[in-house]
Amino acid sequence: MLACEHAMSELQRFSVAMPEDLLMQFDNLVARRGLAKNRSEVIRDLVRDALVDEEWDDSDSEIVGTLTIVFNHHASDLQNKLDQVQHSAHDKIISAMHIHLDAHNCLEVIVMRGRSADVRAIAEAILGVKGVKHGRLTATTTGRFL
Ligand code: NI
Repeated sequence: MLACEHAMSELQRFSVAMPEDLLMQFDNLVARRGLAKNRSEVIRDLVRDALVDEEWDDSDSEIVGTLTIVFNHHASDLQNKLDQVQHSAHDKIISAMHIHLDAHNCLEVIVMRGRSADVRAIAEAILGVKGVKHGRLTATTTGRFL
């Protein structure tokens, strides 16, 4: 297993009580996550998810976010404006990937790292550029506390 064993402390056991119907739904969720996951692993995933959400809610936490956008590069001045926003945030943007989807449409994935408030503000500025057809910010973590 290629787990991050160096970061994992010893496992502690605890018991969880929950209503039977909730437990049934939980077991269905475990089953949907596949054979490699058991109840304990899914509970750990859910706890980490909650901690990452909390981290994002704290505007000063250092977080990682990826913004995916789709736009038509023919739209007047759009690429220029997107570049302008990204250049002014160069210290928070770790990487950006541009894919030409077809003759007209482009997709960009912009990976950011910084204070949660700053990353949100950059994402809002990019999503606010006229001509961006679709965009979604995915909140994740530097991983250092999980
Ligand atoms: Ni393109």
